[in-house]
Order: sequence, then C-alpha cells, then structure tokens
Amino acid sequence: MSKFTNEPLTKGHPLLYSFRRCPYAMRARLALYASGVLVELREVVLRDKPIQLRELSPKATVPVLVTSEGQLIDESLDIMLWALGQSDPEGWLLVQHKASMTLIAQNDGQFKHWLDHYKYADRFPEHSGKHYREQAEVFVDKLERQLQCHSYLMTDKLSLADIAIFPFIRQFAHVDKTWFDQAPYPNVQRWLDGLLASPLFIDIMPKYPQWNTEDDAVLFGKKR
Ligand SMILES: N[C@@H](CCC(=O)N[C@@H](CS)C(=O)NCC(=O)O)C(=O)O
Repeated sequence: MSKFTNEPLTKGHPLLYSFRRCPYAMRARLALYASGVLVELREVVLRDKPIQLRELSPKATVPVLVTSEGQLIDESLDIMLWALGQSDPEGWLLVQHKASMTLIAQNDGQFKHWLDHYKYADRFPEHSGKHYREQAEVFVDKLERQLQCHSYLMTDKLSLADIAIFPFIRQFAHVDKTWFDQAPYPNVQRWLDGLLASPLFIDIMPKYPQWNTEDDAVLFGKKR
C-alpha cells in the first residue's frame, strides 16, 4: 500500500479528505460519526491542497470520500446519505425525508448564496452587509418558525435536516455574533447552542495537523 496514492493506509477503511472548519465537511463527519463508520482522515488546508485530492476530484472541494470499494463521493450530502445508508442507528433518514431534502436544498442554494455575500460583503460592494444579511434571514426566519413547533427542524427528534443545516447557521451566527445573539430568533439560537454544545459536535471537531504523504494514518470515527 503506497502513501502516495489514494489508497488508504488502513485496509478496509474509507478515505476522507476533510477540512475542520468547512461546514460541508462538518456535516459529512457528523453523519460518518453517527453511522459508526471509521474512516482514514486526511486534513486539508484549502490554500495548499494535496495533489492526491486534485487527482481524485478535479473540482478539489472538501469533503471527498473514497469508499473501501473504491467509489468516489465528492458531495457532502451524498457522503451523509452513503454513511447513513451503511448504518443509521438514530433513524435520521427516516424523519420526513422528502421535506428534509427540500429544506436542505434551500440551505445549499439560496441561503448559502446570501450567506457568502454577507460573510464576504467587501467582495460584493453593490450592497451593504446588512442587505445581504437580510436576504439570508429569509431562511433563518423559516427555521425559526419550524423550531417554534418542535425542538428540532422536522420533529422533536434530531434528524438529517438538522445535521445538514446547522453548520451553515453556525457560520451565519459567527459573521456578527453580537448581532446574532440579540436577533429575534430565540428558537434558532436555542437549537444552534444545543447542537454546538452536544457531544456529537465536540467529537467531530478535534484539531488535526495538515495531512502530508509521509504521515501515518489518522482514524476518525466512533469505535463500536
Ligand atoms: N457542494 C460541495 C461544496 C463543498 C465546498 O465548496 N467546500 C469548500 C470548503 S467549505 C471547498 O472545498 N472549497 C474549495 C476551495 O476553497 O478551494 C459539497 O457539498 O461537498
């Protein structure tokens, strides 16, 4: 087994290219962790991506997973669905699947678009940061209304939609935390705070040094 290829050093484990602070990588790690699938993790620095990642997937975004059977999955939502398809002990996939996928599509589409404009408002000088925040708030307000009815987005139980969406709301909150903490979204604040303090989130956020080809394998996941 060579360290210079995209074959994992640890036979039988999928390979995951990840970046700790990326919301897409977070949701992939959350689902992998919950599924109990152990992966060999390679921590990427976005401004210094390893050639192996580019070879695998020309768009070279993270996360990227290579399964033990050699299947390449380079979209975070597909990694989540794959992981939970292997094992879904909490039944995250069973909760209102169609409505969850619709909400996730809104997050990944319009909300992410406005979140990026809000976060990097200096790159989009046509409008103010406040303007972009207000566009993003349309989605946050929708979540607020859903969270008025139950503890989590779909029901009183944590499920796929919560896991897929909260890393992006975390990012939204942190653009201007002082503003967010006093904004009229008490249920979103409660939901986000709870998820950020959860053992699940803490367990998927350890710091790893940047991977390079000479390193030993780093295993990520919950040993059962
Ligand atoms: N649609 C992709 C998006 C992934 C994505 O854009 N990840 C960012 C990091 S958060 C990235 O890798 N960007 C490439 C870069 O900055 O060069 C997914 O869901 O996995």
